Amino acid sequence: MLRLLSIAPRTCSYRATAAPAFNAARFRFQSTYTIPQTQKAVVFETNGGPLEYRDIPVPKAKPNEILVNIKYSGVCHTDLHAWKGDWDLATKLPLVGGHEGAGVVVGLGENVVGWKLGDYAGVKWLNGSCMSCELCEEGHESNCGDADLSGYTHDGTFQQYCTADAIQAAKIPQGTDLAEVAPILCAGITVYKALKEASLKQGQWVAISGAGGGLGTLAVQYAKAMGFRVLAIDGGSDKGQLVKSLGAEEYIDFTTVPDVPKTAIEISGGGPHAVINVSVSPQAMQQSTEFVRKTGTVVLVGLPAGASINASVFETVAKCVTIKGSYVGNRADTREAIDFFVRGLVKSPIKIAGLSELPKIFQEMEAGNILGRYVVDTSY
Ligand code: 8ID
Ligand code: ZN
Ligand code: ZN
Repeated sequence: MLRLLSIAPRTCSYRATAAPAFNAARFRFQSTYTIPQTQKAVVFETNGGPLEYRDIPVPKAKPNEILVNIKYSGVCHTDLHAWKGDWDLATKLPLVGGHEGAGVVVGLGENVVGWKLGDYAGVKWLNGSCMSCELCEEGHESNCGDADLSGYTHDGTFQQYCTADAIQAAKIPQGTDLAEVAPILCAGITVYKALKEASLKQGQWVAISGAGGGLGTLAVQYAKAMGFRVLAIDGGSDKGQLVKSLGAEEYIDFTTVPDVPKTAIEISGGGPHAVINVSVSPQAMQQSTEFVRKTGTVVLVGLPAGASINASVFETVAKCVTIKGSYVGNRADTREAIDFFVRGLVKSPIKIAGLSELPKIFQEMEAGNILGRYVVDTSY
């Protein structure tokens, strides 16, 4: 059951590159940290059960892990799926969700190399894989059969201290705003990889379906930075305004435009060369197979529970359309996606709330009311 809370975001408008919300210098040169025995976390015991903001023990880092003092965590729609348990993949229970965490390394397992106390680290969805199967060997670590997932099979970032595999944890340069970088650790990596999967050329049209949400607002910006023309699709004039301010050239409001496929084809002069589907709407995904340009690519990213799409074989063959899935990204995608952010090519459209306000954020997300991304501050 969701508890009703009124969210009092610390910032009401979207932050661009504001000053870090906490004193970054405090963390920089510290060589030891006092780790408390207990910490605040949001925990659920059963899928769909109460989301409890309470004290739990601080986890201990295994030999291959770092302990990260999470300062901020993005709230991804996947966290809502995990809480509801609506996918055909079991979560661990009880579970601390969250997989867009940014914080400071405060503990090192005995086998860890390449990290030191005080480093900034990102905790992302893929928290470990076997590293020796064919998929891992070829850089498809997220498809590994032994993948460990933060906030799903491994307690995640909706807590103040989180363990993370030292190989998969993301390096974040010192001085980076930890609130703003947080959404890059899932949303950013995922859409950047999906755009690469779309095999677009500079100057071609890409439609982002679900453009006003967490993944979508970043997809619009990565697409622009990569040299593509963006046709954004979502619902409502506020989302339209936001995506246009982030670089979308055109916007289709699916709540008012009667024929989305026809309009998409008209605007892009024959259909977008690729469609990145980051909505949670099976209908929108279905439509994208109809309006994608001949020889174009439909990339499925959003994961509506139990959904399938039904593509016409004749149309798919005659138009030479590619329909493919894209699932987060590997370590190289992570490094590159963070680099775009650090260089200022993409900004995080975030609102900050307290970790204790997560139930209300889930409620707003379910209703499709969130513009961009909520990031929770683990200190309240
Ligand atoms: O690796 C992956 N494939 C991956 C990684 C991360 C997230 C997949 N995901 C999945 C999530 O599990 C979720 O199913 O991507 C989906 C979107 O995640 P999100 O961006 O975190 O969700 P959001 O912020 O709620 O945004 C969804 C947007 O879709 C719009 C909503 O208005 C919202 O802005 N939308 C909907 I729902 N129906 C639409 C429609 N018919 C639509 N936009 C256009 N047309
Ligand atoms: Zn995610
Ligand atoms: Zn593997």
